Amino acid sequence: MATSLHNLSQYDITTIPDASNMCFGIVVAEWNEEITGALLDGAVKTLEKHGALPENIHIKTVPGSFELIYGAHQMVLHGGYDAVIILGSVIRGETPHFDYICQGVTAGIARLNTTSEIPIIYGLLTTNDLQQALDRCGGKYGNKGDECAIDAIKMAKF
Ligand code: RBF
Repeated sequence: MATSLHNLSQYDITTIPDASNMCFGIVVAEWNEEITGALLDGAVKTLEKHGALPENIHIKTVPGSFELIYGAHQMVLHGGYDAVIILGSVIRGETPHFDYICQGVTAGIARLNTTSEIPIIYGLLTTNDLQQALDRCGGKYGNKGDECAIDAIKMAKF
């Protein structure tokens, strides 16, 4: 897990495989769009920085994080991708919905990773408040979208 001492957004560029022949699907949730839009920007910029062609990065939106499971599954079935990235942001509220959504998405994506031919990269921010999310989508803890892009390239090469 990234911390201020281990912030994967600062990585050794020489260790990342070339992504110019790779194709990526990204599913992004519309809930907390300020956060998920920044995650998406980071992911796309980082994929392109490592050689991925814009036409080989396909982005689909879903209403909320819970729908990321369905979106990723459809991309796995129909996309022909080397890896799929999911991006979402769940922020704790007053009711237990936070736990149900986070557990549901985590279990769903974990299951997909064991049943799919390709890796699905988990970019779900699960934070206690908005500031913690902002800190992780381009703030003091980097951008988890960047890190998901690096993970996708590495796992596509796995
Ligand atoms: N989706 C998110 O991506 N982030 C959230 O913080 C979030 N909070 C929700 C809170 C409640 C009470 C409900 C009912 C839904 C929330 N959703 C959130 C939407 C959820 O992921 C999903 O889109 C809907 O439940 C429809 O399946």
